[in-house]
Amino acid sequence: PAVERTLVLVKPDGVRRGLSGEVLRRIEAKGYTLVAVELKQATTELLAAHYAEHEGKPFYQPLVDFMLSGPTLAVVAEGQGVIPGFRSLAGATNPTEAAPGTIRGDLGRDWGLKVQQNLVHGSDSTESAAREIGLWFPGL
Ligand code: YYY
Ligand code: MG
Repeated sequence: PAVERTLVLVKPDGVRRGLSGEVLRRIEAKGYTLVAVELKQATTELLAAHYAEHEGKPFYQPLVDFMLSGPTLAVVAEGQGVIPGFRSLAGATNPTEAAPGTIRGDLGRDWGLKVQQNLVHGSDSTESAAREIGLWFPGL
């Protein structure tokens, strides 16, 4: 696989629960390199751009409200195949279905809310990674 960069977010639930270090540890333990790490309070404008593909879906507004509920740790990680590789580390979107050994499988649970508070985000393609890195780290 090619050397590439992905955008990882430790979402507000992960930051609140003190799991930022655990997520960074797993990224580094896998052998990926941290390129940028910054704690940020997301804005409505940033989230509208970040989650544009989900606009109009039933979980969209709960998702944006959740993402506004506290700071997010934004991370750019680099390595061979890091885009699919981090998605594997994160596990399935629904923490109940996520396999043990994954971030969401080991550390997440289904809170019975309108939106999955599933601890992390990871870009899903080279196009999304470039777009999302540009949104969260305009200088990079
Ligand atoms: O890429 P990933 O985060 O695994 O899922 P997406 O389908 O891109 O959805 C983004 C975000 O929206 C997801 O992490 C939680 C929330 N969500 C949800 O709460 N319920 C769904 N059925 C789908 C997505
Ligand atoms: Mg996604």
